[in-house]
Amino acid sequence: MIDRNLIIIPTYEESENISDIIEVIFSLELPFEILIVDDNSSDGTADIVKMKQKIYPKILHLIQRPRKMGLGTAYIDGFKFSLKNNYDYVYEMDADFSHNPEDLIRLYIACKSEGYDLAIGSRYVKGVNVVNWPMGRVLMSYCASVYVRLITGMPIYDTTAGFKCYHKSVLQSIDLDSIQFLGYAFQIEMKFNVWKYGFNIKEVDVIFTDRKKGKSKMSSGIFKEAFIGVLEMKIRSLFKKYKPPYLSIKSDRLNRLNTIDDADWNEKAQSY
Ligand SMILES: Nc1nc2c(ncn2[C@@H]2O[C@H](COP(=O)(O)OP(=O)(O)OP(=O)(O)O)[C@@H](O)[C@H]2O)c(=O)[nH]1
Ligand SMILES: [Mg+2]
Repeated sequence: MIDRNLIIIPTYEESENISDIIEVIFSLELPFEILIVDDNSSDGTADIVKMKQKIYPKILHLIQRPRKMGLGTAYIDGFKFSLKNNYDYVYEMDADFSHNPEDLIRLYIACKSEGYDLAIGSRYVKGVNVVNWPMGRVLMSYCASVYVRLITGMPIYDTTAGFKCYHKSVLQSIDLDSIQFLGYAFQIEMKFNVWKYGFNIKEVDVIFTDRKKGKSKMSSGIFKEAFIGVLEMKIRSLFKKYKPPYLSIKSDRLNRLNTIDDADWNEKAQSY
């Protein structure tokens, strides 16, 4: 059986990128499906997606929300869609080409062939792999990652990364409604939960490139949420019980490794 792969892309005012990112993903060697979660962008992002749905009716999905409600809740809605429709591997990705679509396949290989439950496209495994960000922003992002690592104890270099592949067992295990952060700190909270539940995590080194088109949605409020929020999250975690992944998930992991979907694909995978 061929795996079902869903890439979730939250969008807010991404009309300059959305068409290209959809086309590039659908031109990749793996059969990816895409779910766009748009927060009523005023620049017509959702209209472009609807036009594209006429070309890709079965593999391009759209959730439209009434207003800007934050990246975190967009992903939670996307995860719930993925569970309802039984996708095997679920990806997080930005619309602005900061994440190289080719790397999706490397994330898939880490989960599928190497058996990890979460693969993170990481900027900081081998030094600092960020292109075109001003030095101030690189420093801020790097220091934020170090701060989060120190407070939480998570053995992850790029704790704020938003480029990921989850095996469905992870999303089935975590109580998605308990995730508290609405904005970017959501990325930290998800990793923290995945680690606390005892799942296997791999950081895959990727190169992150600053967006060329469209505007950033970063703001200082996002940093405040993360700075204080991480401390609160750590304290809350001391009073919470994290059940390890169920036995069925462990056997599911073995099954995943033992199934060979497509001999051709296994050969191709060697080149990534
Ligand atoms: N649905 C939804 N998407 C959002 C929201 N905020 C940001 N996004 C999307 O989340 C992704 C990441 O946002 P960016 O603005 O690129 O944030 P960033 O990568 O940290 O900042 P830049 O590097 O400056 O682009 C993009 O696809 C955005 O369109 C939101 O509130 N709702
Ligand atoms: Mg971006």
